[in-house]
Amino acid sequence: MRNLTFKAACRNLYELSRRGKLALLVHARPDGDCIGSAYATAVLLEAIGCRAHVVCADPLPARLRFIAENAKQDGSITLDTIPEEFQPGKVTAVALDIAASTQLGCLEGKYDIALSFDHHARSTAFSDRYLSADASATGEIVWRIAREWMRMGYIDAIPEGVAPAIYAAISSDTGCFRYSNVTPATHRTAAQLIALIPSHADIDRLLFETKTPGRLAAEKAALDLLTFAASGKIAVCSISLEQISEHNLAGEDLDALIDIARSVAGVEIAFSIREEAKNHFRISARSNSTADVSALCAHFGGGGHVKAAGCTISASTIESARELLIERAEKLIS
Ligand SMILES: [Mn+2]
Repeated sequence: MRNLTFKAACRNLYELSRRGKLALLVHARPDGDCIGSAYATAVLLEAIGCRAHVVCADPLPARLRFIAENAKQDGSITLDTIPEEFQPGKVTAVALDIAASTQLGCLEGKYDIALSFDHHARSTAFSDRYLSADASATGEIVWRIAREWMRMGYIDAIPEGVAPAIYAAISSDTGCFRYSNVTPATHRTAAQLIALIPSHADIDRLLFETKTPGRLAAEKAALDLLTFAASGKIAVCSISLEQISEHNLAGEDLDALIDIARSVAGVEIAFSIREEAKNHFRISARSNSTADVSALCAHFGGGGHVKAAGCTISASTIESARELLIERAEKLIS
């Protein structure tokens, strides 16, 4: 395993493309950053004659489908829907936006991963070569690669379809340029991208101002499920399997739980707890303060960013999972 310099990573991706095809692996429960980064990379690779297919443990969420469509890709990403030639064992893979191999979900260990690009502070190496760069989003890294490929003469121009996908990736991971991971470099990158895309406002509207009926139902449920601890500095939104089916909620709509929990004034640390299977609970954690929720989640075998992280907890009841989290979180609040 080798941490590459940026230029070496650009060269390495180009060399891998000479194999004629590559699978682009993204993390389970895909978000706008991994999807935008992967489709931008797919368009870049196709521009130099390399076939590429995005592969994920979970299907493309409906709200992110426009990213695939903008990149003129069909949006099929799970193993049962991708072409035979991109199945495990038949193709080399490049991983994007993955901090730990467990984030691959059911794809973990299936592909030969030659290279990975990531921007997570607590990245762990799991591929032969990797580039872990300081960036707001993996999309920002892919954009740097595209520009470096131009300088190196691998491409003459930025292929159509790259800029909208990268804009969606960065806007998604920065909460529409509102989060603390935004730097002057993020805005300079955005300026370059906005000059190249027909309507960044449409992308932001689809990412941030469009709600499905299912999302609205999840927000309604979240308001009822919200509880507090530590004098309102910790907010927890927990939902059981029974409640998920009672309210007829789908996976991606359930992000409403953490978003509602973190939005309450005075909350320093927010959690959502979803029962995934008996005794198994999936946790999302957010920090509105200096508290490091990636360290908190690492304690339970998970990871992520300082302000946004996740893990899975085994506990006898949803209430005991909640207690475990609160006990750790109380040590981090001011
Ligand atoms: Mn990301």
